[in-house]
Amino acid sequence: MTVANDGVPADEFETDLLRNLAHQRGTTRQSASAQDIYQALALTVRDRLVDRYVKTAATYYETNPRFVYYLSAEYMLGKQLPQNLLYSGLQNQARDALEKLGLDPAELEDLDVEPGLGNGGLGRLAACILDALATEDIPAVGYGIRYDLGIFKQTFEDGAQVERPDDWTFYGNPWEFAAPDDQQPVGFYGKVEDGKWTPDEIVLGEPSHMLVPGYGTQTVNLIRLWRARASRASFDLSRFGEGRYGEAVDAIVRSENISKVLYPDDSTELGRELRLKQQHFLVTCALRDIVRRYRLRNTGWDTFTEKVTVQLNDTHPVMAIAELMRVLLDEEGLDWDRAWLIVRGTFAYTCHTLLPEALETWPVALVERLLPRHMEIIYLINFHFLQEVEQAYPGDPGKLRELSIIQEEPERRVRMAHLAVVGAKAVNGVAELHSKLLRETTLRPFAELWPERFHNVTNGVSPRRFMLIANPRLTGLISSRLGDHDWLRDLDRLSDLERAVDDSAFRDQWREVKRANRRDLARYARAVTGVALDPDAMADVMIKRFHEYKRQLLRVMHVITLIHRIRRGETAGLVPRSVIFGGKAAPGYYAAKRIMRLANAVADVVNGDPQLSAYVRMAFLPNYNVSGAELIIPAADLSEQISLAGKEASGTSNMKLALNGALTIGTLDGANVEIRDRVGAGNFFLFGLDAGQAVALKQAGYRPRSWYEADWELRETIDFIATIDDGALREIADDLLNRDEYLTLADYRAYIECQDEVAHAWEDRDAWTRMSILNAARSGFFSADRTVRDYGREIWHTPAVPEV
Ligand code: 9GP
Repeated sequence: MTVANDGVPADEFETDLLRNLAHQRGTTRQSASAQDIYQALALTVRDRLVDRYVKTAATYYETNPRFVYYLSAEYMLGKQLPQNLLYSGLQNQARDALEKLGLDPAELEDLDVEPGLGNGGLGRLAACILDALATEDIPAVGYGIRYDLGIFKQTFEDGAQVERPDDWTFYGNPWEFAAPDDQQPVGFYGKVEDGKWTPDEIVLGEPSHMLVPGYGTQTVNLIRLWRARASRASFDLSRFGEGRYGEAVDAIVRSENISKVLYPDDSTELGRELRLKQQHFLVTCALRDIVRRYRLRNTGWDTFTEKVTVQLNDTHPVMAIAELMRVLLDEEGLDWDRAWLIVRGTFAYTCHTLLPEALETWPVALVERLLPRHMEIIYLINFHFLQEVEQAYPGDPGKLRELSIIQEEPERRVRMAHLAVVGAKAVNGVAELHSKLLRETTLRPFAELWPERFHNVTNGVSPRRFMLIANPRLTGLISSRLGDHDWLRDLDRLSDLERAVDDSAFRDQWREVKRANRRDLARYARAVTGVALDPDAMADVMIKRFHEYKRQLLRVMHVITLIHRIRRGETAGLVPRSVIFGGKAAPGYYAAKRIMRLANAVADVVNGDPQLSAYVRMAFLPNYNVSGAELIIPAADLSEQISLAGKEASGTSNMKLALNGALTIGTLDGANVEIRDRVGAGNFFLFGLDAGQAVALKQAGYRPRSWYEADWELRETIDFIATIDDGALREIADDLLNRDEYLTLADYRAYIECQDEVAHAWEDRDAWTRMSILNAARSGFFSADRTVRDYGREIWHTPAVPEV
């Protein structure tokens, strides 16, 4: 195995651990709490990684390479302890040392808190990309916000989602290094005179960094997270003296609110302003840091775009385009053309959506008030850009309106995706279909103007996180077959497993691994939900954010259909299933939360009735996060990827699940298309409308009610929804019959028939196992290492810099 092992003997590790316990925690083995030991353990591992980081930094300093700077509002990093133990090669030493001290490693791992600094796929993708960058020895820094409270903790009360704050650093975060002396000032509000901005409010950005080690290499990169701090003078001593304690800290609270929570509720004016403040805060801090780093080895601006490439992860950091222009014009004194050339050579933009409503826009009035100089610069960028448009399409005001960075109706707003495309050297979608649809629909006028600017880089996932850490049993089995662990850095080697498909002993072992993983999952599900899952039943999982377009509702409708069939005694062809849901809904997303309540209500029905639960049990596992994924994915047999075609940009749970041997039931949406192409149509359960058919059906005047009237089983299902509780869920049925934005009724019959095929296939367990192995064997393409290599080749042009 290629994991770099620091060759630390166990007793040396133990000595270091005890030294950290004394020097860093100020305590002794006898009086240390479990938290003390955990922190000392983390510090001991961290120390080893720091040694490597110092060497990486020295190599980078010496070679002065080109860097990738990744700007993202979200990172879902997952637990750090297991990853850092593994990447430092200290697993065995740590285990031996802990055992010698009479401590349980698993108990300590429970104290490691997952930094939930993201929402879902986008944030986890960012973490996978950082992992792959380090693994591929590419010089990189990730920039983000160090939110005090990460994504909320989800619980259910009476089936409804309840959100609780996630104070992830309550006991401190041993993985991070604060750098209060590197604070950067960030301005807001104020006025502009003669192109000079005088902000009214200054907030300080304080960085801390965490280490991002590569796997099987010595490289250690960084992620720098920024936290808002009020200036020292913000505390109002005289008010405090008057007993007006709240008012005394008002200014501090206002400033520090910027990094308080991830995605503050934007249903109010203040909430929207706070979000824009966060975005400006992140990009200002990041750019100042990037320039500072550039200047360590370079002078002037001539080589900036040679040494720096900045990837904007979705529209949240796009204000960086205006901010870098401001720095170059106002602080560095460059002229417009030169500054614009540098900006255009610096940024690349990844778009992660197809939903027009998800492309951010900001009211001009808000930007003008909060960032008056930026608004002026955006107007100027637009002015120059529209001249270019006018040249390309003379006398076509429609084109100007369509392409303009400023939307005029019904309210003047800044279109951040337009700013991104205009200011970036490259734009990419995240799956082939997504990139094609971006070019043909969402960003079509831009793709017509600048076809060469558009790229595809299909997403990928970290095989270390989602195989080695999450699924040690399967990883062990695969390694025993492939002869080593090196495939975890070269995932295409999984294809060698194809030969094992005909080996019946291997198939037995594969099945045994799945069963053991299902047993673990059942134990967990019982502990957190009280639902007893059968480890022999098919684990049928749908894990993702709750969103109407993803159609968790369709999944629930299948269960309702099964309820009716079982009650009628139509059980021929049914197989026992554990239907597992995981996912959060945005706190203000009423329709998604309603679907959750329905899912929980249906779960109560099936779990509470022995006749039904002989065939179907249902567990909605609360607070789905990276750790939850690590538990659910290895156990999964069936991966539900059932969004309406043309709506999901890519999806990444589809990749993680296929890699772990789950078969997909899915539509031709997002990366499902590429998964099916690779694993083979015979190893994938396809159903439903494709993207073109979905659009055509809508254009032809979709009437969901006619689908309801034409299909008695569908009728029965929807009628059940309307009556399942005291009527509160009736709205779901009404909405389906009258609107059905995501064509659930149109795809219902195809989905049910496809689920029947799935059940039939499951009956031949050996044939299923073959398909499962082939799914894993043919999913090597979906490694984030490949994604990073694609970005490197197409967009970044960043050579690897292995440590010398
Ligand atoms: O919805 C997409 C999802 O399909 C994709 O896998 C993920 C990573 O590329 O990004 C999601 N997009 C967002 O979260 C917001 O645009």
